Amino acid sequence: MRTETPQTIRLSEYRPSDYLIDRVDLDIHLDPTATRVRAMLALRPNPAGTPGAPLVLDGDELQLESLALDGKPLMQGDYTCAPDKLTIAQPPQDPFSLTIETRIDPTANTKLMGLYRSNGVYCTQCEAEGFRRITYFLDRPDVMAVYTTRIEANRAEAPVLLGNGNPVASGELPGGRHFAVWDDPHPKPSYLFALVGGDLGSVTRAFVTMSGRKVDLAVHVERGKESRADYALDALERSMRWDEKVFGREYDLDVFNIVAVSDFNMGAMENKGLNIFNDKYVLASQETATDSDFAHIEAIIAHEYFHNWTGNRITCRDWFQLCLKEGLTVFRDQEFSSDERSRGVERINAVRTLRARQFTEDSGPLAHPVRPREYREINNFYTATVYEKGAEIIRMLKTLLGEAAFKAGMDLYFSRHDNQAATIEDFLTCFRDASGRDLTQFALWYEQAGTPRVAVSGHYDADARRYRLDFAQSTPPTPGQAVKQPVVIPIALGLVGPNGEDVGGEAQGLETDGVFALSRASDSLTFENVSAPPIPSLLRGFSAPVRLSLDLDDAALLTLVRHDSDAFNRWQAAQSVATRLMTRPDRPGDSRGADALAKALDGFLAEEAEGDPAFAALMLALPPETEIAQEIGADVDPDAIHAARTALKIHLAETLAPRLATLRAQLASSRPYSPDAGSAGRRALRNIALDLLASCDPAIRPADEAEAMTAAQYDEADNMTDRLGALNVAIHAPGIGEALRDRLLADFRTRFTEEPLVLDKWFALQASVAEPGTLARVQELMRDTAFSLNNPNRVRALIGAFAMNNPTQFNRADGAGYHFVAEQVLTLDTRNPQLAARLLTAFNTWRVLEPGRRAKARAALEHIAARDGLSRDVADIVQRTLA
Ligand code: 0A1
Ligand code: ZN
Repeated sequence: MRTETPQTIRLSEYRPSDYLIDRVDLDIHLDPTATRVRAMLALRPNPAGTPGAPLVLDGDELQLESLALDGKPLMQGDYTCAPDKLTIAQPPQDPFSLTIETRIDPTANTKLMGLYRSNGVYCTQCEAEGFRRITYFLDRPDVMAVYTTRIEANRAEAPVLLGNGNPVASGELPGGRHFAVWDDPHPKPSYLFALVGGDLGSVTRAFVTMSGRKVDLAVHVERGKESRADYALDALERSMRWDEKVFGREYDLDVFNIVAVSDFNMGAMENKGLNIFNDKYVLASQETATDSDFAHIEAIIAHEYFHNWTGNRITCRDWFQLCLKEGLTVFRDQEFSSDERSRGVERINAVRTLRARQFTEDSGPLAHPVRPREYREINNFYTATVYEKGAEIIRMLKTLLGEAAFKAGMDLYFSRHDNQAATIEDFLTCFRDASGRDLTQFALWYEQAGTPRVAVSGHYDADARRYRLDFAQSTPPTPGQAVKQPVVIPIALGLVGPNGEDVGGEAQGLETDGVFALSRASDSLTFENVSAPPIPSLLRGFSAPVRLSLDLDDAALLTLVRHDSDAFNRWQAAQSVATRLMTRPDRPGDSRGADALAKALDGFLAEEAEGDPAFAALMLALPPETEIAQEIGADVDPDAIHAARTALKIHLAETLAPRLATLRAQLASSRPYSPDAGSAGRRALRNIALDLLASCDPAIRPADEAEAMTAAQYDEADNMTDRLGALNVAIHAPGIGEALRDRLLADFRTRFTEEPLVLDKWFALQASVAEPGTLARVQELMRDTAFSLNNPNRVRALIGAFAMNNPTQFNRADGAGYHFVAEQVLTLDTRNPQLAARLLTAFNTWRVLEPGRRAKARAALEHIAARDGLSRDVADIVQRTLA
């Protein structure tokens, strides 16, 4: 089987469906290898479609058992059927019903799309095009129907049977079987269909909505793990309350079920009334989950819940509009986390993710607009661009319109498009209508790929007491888009005096809240009555997803570190100085730059670390190697970057050591463990302090001291954050010897031998060690009994961490890292193409590498591309990566 170039789907070719489906009645008999699905579909011609058109239903690896139209079996000549398509050439032009019986094998389904089994639990994943693996259907989001689902199963095998909507009936059947019937009154697209059958435990809670309706909430998990679901349940309740309070959105069914499964391709899925989760984002306990796991669980529980309005009640007309639900829902979950935790810290973390994932994507061969114009495999467009940049667009919209108009626009969107499959144009029109603002240019954010660059220079005229900022914007070319238009860039800004004081100044064109909307290719802003040369603080709160270049010297940046009123920009100023030091290191023997940064951080720690430890921990974290690589932009040598970063880290550590040691002691907690953001912040600062202390030259801080601290933290930890923090130091820090490292690694392996999700952390840590032995170690770990190529979490923890989280070893100069990952992609592709394609995106930076590595990476990509019978997922990514 040759790999065929898959068909390209284009937004410009969108046509309404020729037929609509109003009702779906499903009767599903669960069986490990021969599940029977009977679907009764109530169809009618779509007035907006082509009259008399054939009816073409989508399928994927389906086996048809029987087919009847209005109750009468169809004759051979009346239809044609293949595993991927069922066609009725001349269907009735009045409403009619189709009864379709298919037989599927959930145990053999390794793609984890459609109906499959995870640890024996029957579950489904239908977004984007998985429903067609269950029955023949018009599997597109603008075909919305109400569903009833009858599920029948062996009671011993699957005592719990869950579907979308509300439970309406259940009962016993002969032969140890039983059934449950679920009714979902809200019209929905097929991608939101779900069912679960299995032997699961649960935690439950009653919720009373803002209008006084009672909703039964439940989180279902593997039996015995119930206590680890409490945090998720709590996060669900808080999400529901928040959406009522902040967006006025009430839940609309009698029950809300969440199910955690071990084998899942993504994070979680917002199926109506029945969210299905990767168990990594549900299960948490003090002993097994880090603070960052808790934070992710809270955010993803919220994200899926918020989809009930932004995604489910209002869905997408077609998959090009994916950001309509995803960008908006990420924005909503970010706001929720900011309200529940610390806004400044959440914003910094969101920007770190955006830069690491989206900026990288946007500057490489897979760059695409937030609303793509074409795709060959939609699974490959669940990207950082659609999600994270999509969320940034909503944030900019809010910044530009202001709180009140933004809220009015959202309210209008919810009322105008409820129960519809909408487009980005529909969404923006609501904001135009609510605010009276023309959003034509703003809409370019959805159309143009690439990260805009904004260059700014400042000019002070002392005689005139005038200060001018000159702005210029440009967006680099991206695949298929050579020429770019200027976009509207909201730049939140302020002027800071040399000692942090406010230097006054009024400027025309600056909105009252200090936002300048840069919409032309170049523009300037003049401030009058400025008493002294100011330091501009630009892009406060990271008000737009752009790369800013501003000619401020280190001294000015360090003033911002100490005095800016905007937390984000204080952090950014420290990052900018650090990036500069790593890309343009001090000359040998001259460490003035690094000294100045260390001194500023030391002053900051002295005054503020105890008051806001979470923020302090972020201030101490150097920009990641991938970000430095982006800054360099061409002929990148990952080893040189690693060396520069390590050198700066050691330098800072040595200056800050006394203060860090004191802080560690002060922050030690005698209180019982709590995962709240305040406690997590203290742990974060203690852990980064340990990491820095263990990085010091033994002449400054004896190695045995670092070892003793690390061992003590590991052995005495009563929570995973501290234990893993210590293990991380043991494995990475230069000040730790092999003996301790091996003891802790071995201890961790045995201590958590029954805990696959915890062993994922153990796999990931070892895969990210920046040492030449790592590749061999990863290959050895693939033979560990806890590893399996069939489980996406295991694959991402070990192979994914090596490919995405270990720049020096994935990019080994001998090409062995590329070769290894390419082989894994090819192996995985035969079982789970989605997983294989995601792993392959690790190659997205190959073009900016120095020529030697570039050639080796290309060879690995060409090796993949040459394989016959590649999946559409992998073929699409490899072809675009090489193009
Ligand atoms: N809509 C989900 C993401 C998702 C997409 C595709 C999937 O298929 C395997 C699964 C989940 C979300 O945004 O959470
Ligand atoms: Zn989502």
